Amino acid sequence: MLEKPGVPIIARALKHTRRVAILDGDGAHTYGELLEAAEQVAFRLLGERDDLREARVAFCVPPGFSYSAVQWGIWLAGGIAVPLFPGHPLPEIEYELEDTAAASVIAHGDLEAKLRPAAARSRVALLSAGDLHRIGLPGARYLPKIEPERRAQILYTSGTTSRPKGVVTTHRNITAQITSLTAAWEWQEDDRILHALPLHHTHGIINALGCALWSGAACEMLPGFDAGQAWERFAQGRVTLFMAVPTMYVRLIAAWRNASPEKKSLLSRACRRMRLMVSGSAALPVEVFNEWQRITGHRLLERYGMTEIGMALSNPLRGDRRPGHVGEPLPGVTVRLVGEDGLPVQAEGEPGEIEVRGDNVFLEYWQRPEATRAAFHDGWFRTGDVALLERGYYRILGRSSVDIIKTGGYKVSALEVEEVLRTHPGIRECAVVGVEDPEWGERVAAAVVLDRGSSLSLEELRDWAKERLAGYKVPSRLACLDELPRNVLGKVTKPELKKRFAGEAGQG
Ligand code: MLC
Ligand code: AMP
Repeated sequence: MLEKPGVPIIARALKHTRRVAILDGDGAHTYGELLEAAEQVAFRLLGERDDLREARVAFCVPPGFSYSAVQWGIWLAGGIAVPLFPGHPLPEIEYELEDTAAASVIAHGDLEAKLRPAAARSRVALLSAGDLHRIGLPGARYLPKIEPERRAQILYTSGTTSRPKGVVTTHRNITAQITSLTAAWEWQEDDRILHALPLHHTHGIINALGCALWSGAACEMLPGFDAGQAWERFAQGRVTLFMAVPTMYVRLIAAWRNASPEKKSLLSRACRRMRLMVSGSAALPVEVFNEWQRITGHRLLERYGMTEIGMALSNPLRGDRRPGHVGEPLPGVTVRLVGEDGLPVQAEGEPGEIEVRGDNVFLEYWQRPEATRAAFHDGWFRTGDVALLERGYYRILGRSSVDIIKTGGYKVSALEVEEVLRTHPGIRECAVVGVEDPEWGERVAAAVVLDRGSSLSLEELRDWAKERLAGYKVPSRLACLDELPRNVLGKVTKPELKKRFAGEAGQG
């Protein structure tokens, strides 16, 4: 067993080796087993080397024990972990392999076959997750010293540039993000979280998995989100915590409504035994907050965060959780609002852009010094979100860019989708906008001008786009127009397009 790993979350696991860390389709796995498996991964990744020295190691592993064993193994060996989403089409995966110049990519089970062509094209070594964490190599071999400033992880996030940027966090950043949340929400080792979030974004990686493992708690992982399955797990009565995006609460409410009266009351009672249910990654509609309270008795705790900063603002664990608001700064996080004149906003009720400072804030965009510089203002990270203070709590008003869409909690760049749509053989021009939607928050909507004689249905567009873009980036609304609305300067007027789609709600 490892002596004293330099990665804080891993070092803490030594304190509770016999406790259950992860529950997945294969059963329960203890912290001791996780440590051993992670050590084996590290030894095999290192081979004859003494330190991966921040080599990027991508991994495509579904939620479960193997995911954490690989993540921890990469960290122990001194590498940078780059989690890939198993559901992404190959072009997205190849982009991340090439952008990070990954040294190797680790795939789990069937995903090995899926990744083989991408690994070959990107000239990246493909390794099997199962082989890596198989017990067998002798323990107590040398592992490198890991300083807090070492880069630990790269997560891809869409923004106002056409291609996603890699958000680099160090071990210090990750530790700060986790300790802020574990303190604010009083994580305990007897907590058990139901984890149904994707594991290539900060919500699933840090808030749910990271906080659980930091605390010696148990993380029960589902392969993905399914409302019926989540309700069944709540009904078993062992889960104490749940975290989700608003779309998931909308679906849970719909599933509850479809249940029989007896089942409804059983499910509602089960939720009352839980200690905390959290919503984030997108605005939680007040109706959803109210309906959830009616069904379960829980006032959802809404918090606000971003890949670059982890979590920044939160309603309190104890105290007033105010619907439509995201509360106050979390421990160790400093927040200010800045007006259009670049100066901090002084008065309550005055809107400004949220700027954030603290150890929680990321180091850089991977290999994009210009973008990194532009993201900071006097040492403060500029979120691009506009908010105001109302009776001491922050309320999010919206984003400063019309080109960023949030759908089902995923951030999508309109520019990125447009760039891909423009490569469609029948599309002459296009513009992509987010259109409000009660289930998704926003939907990706595309307005296109087709070449003369071409035709395009939504289904055809989706089939074509799914091979090139992640499912959540693929437009689910389509309008074929004679021309795009433009202003006198020739720029597409996106607000006008949004209105047009909103007026046609429900028409595909
Ligand atoms: C899936 N689809 C989406 C979508 N997710 N379309 C729009 N927006 C999305 N988010 C597509 C699928 O490709 C599919 O297409 C169709 O919609 C229906 O799929 P589904 O099976 O019904 O949806 P599902 O796969 O269940 O996904 C819904 C979801 C998922 C809510 C579970 O969107 C999700 O996991 N969201 C969480 C995202 C997240 O973790 N964000 C955190 C980012 S970090 P077809 O044609 O195949 O049927 C961050 C910071 C912070 O934001 O503050 O936390
Ligand atoms: P991402 O870049 O995927 O990490 O998404 C971060 C963005 O999600 C933020 O910049 C916000 O726009 C949005 N977001 C996160 N939490 C909330 C919330 N509680 N309310 C409104 N928007 C949110």
